Amino acid sequence: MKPFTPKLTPWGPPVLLGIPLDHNSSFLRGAAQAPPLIRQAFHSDAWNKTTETHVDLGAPGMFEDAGDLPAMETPDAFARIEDAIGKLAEAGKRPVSLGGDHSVTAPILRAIAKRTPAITLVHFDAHPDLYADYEGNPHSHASPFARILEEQLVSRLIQIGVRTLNAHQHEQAEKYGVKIFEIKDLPDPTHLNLTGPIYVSFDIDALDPAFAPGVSHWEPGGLTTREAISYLHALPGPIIGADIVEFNPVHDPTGLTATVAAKILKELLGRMLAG
Ligand SMILES: [Mn+2]
Repeated sequence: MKPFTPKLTPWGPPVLLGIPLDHNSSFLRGAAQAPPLIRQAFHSDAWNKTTETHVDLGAPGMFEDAGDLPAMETPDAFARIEDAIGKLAEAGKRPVSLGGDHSVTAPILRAIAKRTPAITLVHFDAHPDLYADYEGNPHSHASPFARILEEQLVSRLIQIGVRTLNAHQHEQAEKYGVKIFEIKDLPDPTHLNLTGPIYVSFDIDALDPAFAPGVSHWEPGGLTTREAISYLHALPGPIIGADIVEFNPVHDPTGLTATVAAKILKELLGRMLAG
């Protein structure tokens, strides 16, 4: 009989790191309030801590929590993010960052790419976030993947769930060889043909706002929570790090989106730990 509990990977522990930064948001602030609310939903007594893949995240030593970075409203915020992520990676741990707006992914990957070559970056989002700059801000939450690609921090970028591709971002995608799976052309999760090491960047607005209204940019017609989880479960290992970004509590009066973000976190941790 197949054992209920899957075999754990030999990779270092995932470590949560909250990054309460939203000053690179172009439309609506509020994402800086997200990290403690995702944690609170994650630790809620409303559910148990066993993932759908049968990993008990409540067992001792499964993951760590490094808390939140302080005072992100300063000019050196990106340098401090890079430094904090670098220290975790240096210690053999796998950073799982809780945003914050999407701009944080650039400094995170600067730190991780120094230690891990040939990363495949798997990016879930309604938006390609490939603007050369947005409204004059090269650090905008609409531009992190342009920075990541021009600095050659990853060897491949795959985007899933995009439904806002315009001519400029299409040009950028062609220039950098980005593989975009627009929402209208979603592949079967088991047919992505990816090879590790994988880094996952998950923008909550990849999901349809019917499932996750707590985001700054509502873009109807998105992924179901089920579809997103199926993609996470199908990713090959090792997953060397991840971020969950753009949850905006200002648009989340019922608290449902916090729970959806926590569910994505839960299944992502399960996937990182086994298989
Ligand atoms: Mn987005």
